[in-house]
Amino acid sequence: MTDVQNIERLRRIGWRGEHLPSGDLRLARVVAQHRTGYELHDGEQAFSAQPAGHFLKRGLDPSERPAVGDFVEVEAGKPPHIVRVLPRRTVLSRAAAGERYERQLIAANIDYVLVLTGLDGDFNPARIERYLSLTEDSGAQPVVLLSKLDTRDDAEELLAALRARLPDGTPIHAINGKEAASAELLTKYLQLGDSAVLVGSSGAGKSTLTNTLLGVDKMATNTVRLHDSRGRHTTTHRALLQLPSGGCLIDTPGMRELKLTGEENLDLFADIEALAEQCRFADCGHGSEPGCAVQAALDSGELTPERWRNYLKLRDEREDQAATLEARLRRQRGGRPIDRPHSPRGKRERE
Ligand SMILES: Nc1nc2c(ncn2[C@@H]2O[C@H](COP(=O)(O)OP(=O)(O)OP(=O)(O)O)[C@@H](O)[C@H]2O)c(=O)[nH]1
Ligand SMILES: [Mg+2]
Ligand SMILES: [Zn+2]
Repeated sequence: MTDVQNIERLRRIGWRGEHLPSGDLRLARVVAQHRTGYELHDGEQAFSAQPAGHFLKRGLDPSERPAVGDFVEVEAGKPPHIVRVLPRRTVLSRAAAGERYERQLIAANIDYVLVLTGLDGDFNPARIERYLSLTEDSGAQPVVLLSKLDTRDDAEELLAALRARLPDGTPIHAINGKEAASAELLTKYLQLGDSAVLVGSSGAGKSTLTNTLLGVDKMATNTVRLHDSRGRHTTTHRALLQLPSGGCLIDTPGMRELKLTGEENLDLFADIEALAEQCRFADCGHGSEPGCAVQAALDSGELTPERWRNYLKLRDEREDQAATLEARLRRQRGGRPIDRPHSPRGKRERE
């Protein structure tokens, strides 16, 4: 096959490059990861593969292992082996649950992060902000999706409140994920070469929407609990699927915990950080200090108490995580000071 033919074939699995890496290894994309190995696709066919030995070394940063969405080089054999992960264009990650600081990859090489929330009991603007904070460092563009539009009459009000709260220019769409005609507007994010990942809590309707966009019921779905709209953690593995519109979509399991990694910028709250810069005292605690711009904005209603609290919560969490990350990196480098690649902006820098 010529390079052009190869690139055309790889486009179907989201290859964006104009060139292929040199060498004669087979190029494929990770579409799923199981306990027993990886499922790959080369644009023409799916096949199973094992990670090469060096990926299994103890102490290896988990983010260096192949993850769903990665383009990998594969050595032929029975079974084939993944020998190299190509540099990632974008990557969405979170801090893994639990005490130990570990970054967990959600998806690699994605163009859009579709943050899905149900317009039922799942609806929670603070959680949407948390998801948006996580996407900030990913390199991918966030799109806020609200599902279950068909279940409520006051959706317009919720949408207006959310629009006012999120930064201008954040795309927000409300849809009925069960209806192809309603989900159709999302195909603009899912054209040939595009990759998107769907994230949101269990029961939000990620797999339902995936099936609708696919045109077939491939992913299992399940009803939510009536009293609190919670899902039942039906999807247990991330899966990358090729859609009829030409793009690739990664369905993910609903996340129980969404910890920041410490590398977020919290650009989402740039307006609040700008406000805080206007306080009379540089070290203003935004309590009862005279000349506090934050208190003034809270008094005038320009800033809602809920959003202020959510900002503080995320900021403190980011600071904690950043400190843990820094300590860990320092330990790894034998105590030498480190240059963190993404130093969080905002309050830290003024200190
Ligand atoms: N009425 C209505 N129901 C929906 C919509 N989207 C999803 N549902 C229902 O919500 C329930 C949960 O949907 P799933 O697609 O399984 O949710 P999920 O986000 O994949 O959940 P996990 O796999 O557990 O993370 C199912 O009963 C769906 O039929 C929608 O737009 N409208
Ligand atoms: Mg699901
Ligand atoms: Zn202040």
